[in-house]
Amino acid sequence: MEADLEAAAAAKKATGDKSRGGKTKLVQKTGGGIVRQWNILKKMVNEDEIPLFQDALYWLSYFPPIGVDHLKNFAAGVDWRRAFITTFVNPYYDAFIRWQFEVLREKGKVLFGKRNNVYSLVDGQVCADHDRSEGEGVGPQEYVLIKLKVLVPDHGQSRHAKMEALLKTAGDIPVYLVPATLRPETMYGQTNCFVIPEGEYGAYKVDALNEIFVMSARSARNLSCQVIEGNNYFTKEFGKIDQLESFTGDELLGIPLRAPLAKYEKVYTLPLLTISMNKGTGVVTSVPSDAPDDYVSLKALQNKPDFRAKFGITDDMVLPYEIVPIISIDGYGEAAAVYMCEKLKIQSPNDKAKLTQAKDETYLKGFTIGIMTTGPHSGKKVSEAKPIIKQEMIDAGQACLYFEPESRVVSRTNDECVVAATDQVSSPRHMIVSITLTLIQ
Ligand code: ANZ
Repeated sequence: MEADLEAAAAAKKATGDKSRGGKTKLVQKTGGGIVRQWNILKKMVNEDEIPLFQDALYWLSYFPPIGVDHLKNFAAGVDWRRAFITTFVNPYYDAFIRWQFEVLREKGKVLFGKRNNVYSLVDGQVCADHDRSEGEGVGPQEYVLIKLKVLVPDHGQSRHAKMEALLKTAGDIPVYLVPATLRPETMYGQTNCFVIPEGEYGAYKVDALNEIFVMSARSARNLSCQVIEGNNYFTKEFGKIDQLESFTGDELLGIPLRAPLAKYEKVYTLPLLTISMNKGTGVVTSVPSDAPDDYVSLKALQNKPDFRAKFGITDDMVLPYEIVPIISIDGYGEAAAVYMCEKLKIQSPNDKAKLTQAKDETYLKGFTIGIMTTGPHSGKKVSEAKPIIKQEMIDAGQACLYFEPESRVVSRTNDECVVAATDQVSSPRHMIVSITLTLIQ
């Protein structure tokens, strides 16, 4: 039973399910709805005293005695002579902690590095829960960006003029469409790439790699705040990324690509009308064997000549691409998405509710009991193969990590937050003040 729960939790994590059990901190504190710090304080202190809390240090003199009273009421055995406040407020103790960390650092026991935080570029600082008007409790979500190399368009379509020009100016610098995925282990089954025809995309210079990425502006803004590794940011200047060209999704349709690990040497960009431009890069790589959305959309294009003609997609861009089985799931066969779509009789990409059901079940079963049947990790469990394949692709320069907030976060200054790799938080508003107590045994 416990193992089942653990597996379900792991799968939830693996599939990026961010649904949260229970109420958020703020809702618990306020009884729902109320989101102003003033209202929260009003529940704890006299209203005319609230302005005094503008001074961060006032908190330190106000709340600790109350905490002490509560602990005494609990009959906690505490030696109160040894209670003291940490941080720069107490220089004597602070000096001790500094010394301790210097010693650990000299011995190589601690390292100083960057970590990913939800961040506001407008404010120039990490955007913690109380600085948000939307998105309390939301943290960074990791995706893997897969580099699908743009090849020279081969159908003489006039809508590809901008891409042809970009490839010429780029010369040796490779141009990639970069779908974001949570399933790097499925890349053996890619049959095409998807964009949304009316979406807006850009070509962005990624300085540190000397490569060009085609993605949404929103995702490029996130990427420009992140590091490839260590302290090495993707772009020359933090938070700034050069846009070399802009494209509509339509201008990207029918472009040939080389997809890493795929069976097919060349795949094409096709339309997917359900793509959200507010998630990932707005580019999606298609694995019809294991992603129900991809399966029904590819089938619709393959079965309906009118549908593909409407988007200028020619027969050779879709018809030769058969489903590639890559993961075997007991009871679901070699291509779980196909099995689930047939079982639930999903007819069209607009069957939203059934598609969600199919997706949840396929992802969960794939992660918990799926076995790889293709590639060098054939025979391994999906849960084991996933991190290995991810790392192999990163090491081979075929992929890189990308982060964005799990869902929309807006700062109180009305800025849509990004995920940024930053040093430890240093703003005094975010200082962690704790009181160290010595408990009497
Ligand atoms: C390849 C793949 C293979 C995917 C596979 C799934 C299954 P969730 O789980 O909802 O967080 N995706 C990425 N960006 C998208 C967008 N902007 N709009 C619609 N779909 C998008 O979503 C993660 C998965 O949804 C990603 O993983 C991507 O499809 C798709 F067997 O990539 B996947």
